[in-house]
Amino acid sequence: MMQNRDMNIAVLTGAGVSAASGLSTFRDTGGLWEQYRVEDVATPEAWLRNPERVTEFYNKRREQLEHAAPNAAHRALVELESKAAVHIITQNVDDLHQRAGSARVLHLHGELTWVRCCGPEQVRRYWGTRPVDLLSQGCANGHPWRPDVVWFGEEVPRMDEAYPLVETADLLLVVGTSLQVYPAAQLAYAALGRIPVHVFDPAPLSISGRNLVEHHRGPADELLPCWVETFVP
Ligand code: BJW
Repeated sequence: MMQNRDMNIAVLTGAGVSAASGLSTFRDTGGLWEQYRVEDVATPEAWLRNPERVTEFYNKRREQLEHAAPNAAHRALVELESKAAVHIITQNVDDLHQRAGSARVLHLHGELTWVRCCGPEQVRRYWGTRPVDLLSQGCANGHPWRPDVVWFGEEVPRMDEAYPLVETADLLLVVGTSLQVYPAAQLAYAALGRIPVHVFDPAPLSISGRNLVEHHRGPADELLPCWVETFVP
């Protein structure tokens, strides 16, 4: 197999990459934001107002993740590592990229399998997919645990690590994201016009500067494995 370890590929993934694993996306028909109001479950204010409801939302998602497995799109990105240096930047809180075997995965919006304390130290603890009564327990300093995810209105601290990965990449793949949420979406725009951008998504392209983008329109679990197989760095 042809290898070019000097080629850097950045991959920005979103909920669509895990759709074929049975995990709901957010904004598609039947997606999570049709079943829940964002302001009830995915903001710091929701957590302060009704932590039980937020805990229940994330416990259900943990339970779904427990029964989910990586799909052909996750596996294709592992296969890509045999051809180039691959850095995955995922907006997803699931752990399916890691479970598939990807070596370098940066979680922009946190991880469902971790909790962190509400105190200033923000101590993190691995929790796995078992449900948790977050409110009856706390860290050593007595601060309650919360899901280790980034809610609307909260800073996305790992953007500082994500930008250089795109800025030093030779190619960007954008897989299964509506690019509606910022600052994550800015990563795609940072690449536009500088390096080739390939989008794998069944929806029409949302990114402007479309003539600079190659759109592989369809499910990533079907299109990405073929693309990786024929890709020559
Ligand atoms: C398939 C497929 C298949 C289906 N194969 N594809 C106005 C303008 C600009 C910005 C703002 C604004 N007002 C407010 C903001 C900021 C706000 C924001 O972006 N809002 C927009 C919605 C307007 N952003 C924030 O608040 C962020 N923080 C911030 O800006 O901080 C500033 C700050 C600085 C300093 C101090 C303090 C603050 C934080 C954003 C956090 C997002 N969090 C969530 C929840 C995470 C936890 C959880 O999972 O519960 O992250 S929201 C949700 O959206 C989740 C996702 O990661 C994120 C992106 O969604 P994604 O992945 O794109 O999913 P979908 O459903 O949108 O798209 C799925 C795609 O898959 C579709 O395209 C399908 O077609 C496709 N698909 N099947 C391939 N088989």
